[in-house]
Amino acid sequence: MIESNHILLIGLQNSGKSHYGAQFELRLSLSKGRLRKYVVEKDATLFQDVKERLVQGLPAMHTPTGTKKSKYLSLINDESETIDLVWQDYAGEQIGDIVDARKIPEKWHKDVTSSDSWLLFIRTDDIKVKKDPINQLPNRVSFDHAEDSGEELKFEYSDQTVFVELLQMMLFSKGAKHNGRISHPSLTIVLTCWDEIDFPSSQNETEATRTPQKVLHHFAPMLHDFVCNTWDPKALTFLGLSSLGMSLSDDQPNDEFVALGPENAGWVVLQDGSQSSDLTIPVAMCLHREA
Ligand SMILES: Nc1nc2c(ncn2[C@@H]2O[C@H](COP(=O)(O)OP(=O)(O)OP(=O)(O)O)[C@@H](O)[C@H]2O)c(=O)[nH]1
Ligand SMILES: [Mg+2]
Repeated sequence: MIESNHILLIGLQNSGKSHYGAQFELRLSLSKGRLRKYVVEKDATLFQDVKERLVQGLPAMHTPTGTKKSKYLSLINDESETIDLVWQDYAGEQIGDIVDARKIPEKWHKDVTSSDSWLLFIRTDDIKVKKDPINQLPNRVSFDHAEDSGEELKFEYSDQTVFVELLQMMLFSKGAKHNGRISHPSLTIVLTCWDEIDFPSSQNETEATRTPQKVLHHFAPMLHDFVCNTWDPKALTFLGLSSLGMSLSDDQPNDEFVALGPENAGWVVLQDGSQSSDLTIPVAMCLHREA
């Protein structure tokens, strides 16, 4: 029995948590991946709405504000080890609220302190403002002018800062030590919706050499450096994920997706840039640190 089993999936609104949750469960049911169901749970309501939409070739809706539900999955891995996994779904704005309020509310505190692994979902589309506040000095210079003129001052925080601040708050809550690199909890950064990423063009880069770590470094260099300087390399993993393998329209069922079947759609990009259709890998890797 693996003892380390509380994986906390962290993701802002629209980062792909619910679609991954549904696809992860479908893959578990197929029993072809690294993780399989050991006991089929009675409560199948979590992600049911997402699965129902996917079989029609449609995406699911945003998880309603305030939702935070969890369930237990009894799993078994390739080494015949059984794992009781806490698995949950929630509305992502709760994570944004934590950063805005600079406070981890009671209902999240236990998840943060009792988790052994953090699975951080990042959609590169959400990293639009790359510059940190210092590099926005021209904005600051116009501050006096804005005050005089009555214009509203616009000051955008770098989107990377949100993730750095969030991780720092979580480490503080967890009581993680400052001396030495962090090995517990482990951190897996998952770049979601990989199929829609507008990759940087480079002559030497091929799909096979485009690793998730390089892609994170391109889109969020400050966040990349922060996690590399904070975590023990053995406890830090970078993955890519396309839970659906394609974009689905909200109102036009996708026949190609229906014919393929959601249980066959999607892939994971491993640390070396290779792909696997086994969507249980991100969770399996959190349980076992080797790829
Ligand atoms: N292209 C593409 N789109 C995806 C993929 N996975 C999810 N999406 C889309 O991304 C959007 C957000 O996905 P969700 O799984 O609902 O995101 P979430 O993190 O649960 O969002 P909240 O419920 O708002 O917290 C949906 O419109 C999905 O259709 C993928 O692999 N590829
Ligand atoms: Mg959701």
